[in-house]
Amino acid sequence: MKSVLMTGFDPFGGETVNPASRAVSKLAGKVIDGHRIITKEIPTVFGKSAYAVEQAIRELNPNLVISVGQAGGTHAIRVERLAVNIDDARIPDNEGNQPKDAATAVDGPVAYWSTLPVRKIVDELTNSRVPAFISYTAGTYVCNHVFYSASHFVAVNQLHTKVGFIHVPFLPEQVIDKPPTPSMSEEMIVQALEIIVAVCTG
Ligand code: PCA
Repeated sequence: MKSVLMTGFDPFGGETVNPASRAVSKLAGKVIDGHRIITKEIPTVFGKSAYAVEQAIRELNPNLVISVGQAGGTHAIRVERLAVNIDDARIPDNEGNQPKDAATAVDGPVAYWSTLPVRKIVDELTNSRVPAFISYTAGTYVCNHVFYSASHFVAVNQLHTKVGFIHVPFLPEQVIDKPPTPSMSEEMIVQALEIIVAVCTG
């Protein structure tokens, strides 16, 4: 059966939840357009996170890899279009690593495009009344690191797997002490992820 690997990060930066892993876990085992969704929580740690995704790609040989991360402060689903070859951390990761000015892959190209249909995804989310936009930077922290590493792994191994990255807002429970930070309900984030899989597999 065709499959979609969906990953979500564990909580980081002092938060007790991560909306990404919370929403991703709700999709475990679902079948959309003949594709089974296989979910995996990955650590917010440079190196280990990328390794976990690469291992999962090796094991599952999925048709699609969609990694999901929290982008605190954003008001909408951010469909990332570009992964860049840089690790430059503003805060330490969950194991205290804080790379600065480092290449994600020393032998890799400057950047990779998402191989998901990003415009179609945003159009479909907008039609479904889910706030969404195309983003041209996934930052330079662990999310971009995973997006770039998975793209590089697929390129180097000449796989047909499509790779993309989605950033999601805080959950309402995370912004109670952070006015006026925007948030999005878990239900809407889950709905958005289902729409994204349907657009990519349909
Ligand atoms: N967001 C971080 C890393 C983990 C996550 O969920 C980021 O945007 O890099």
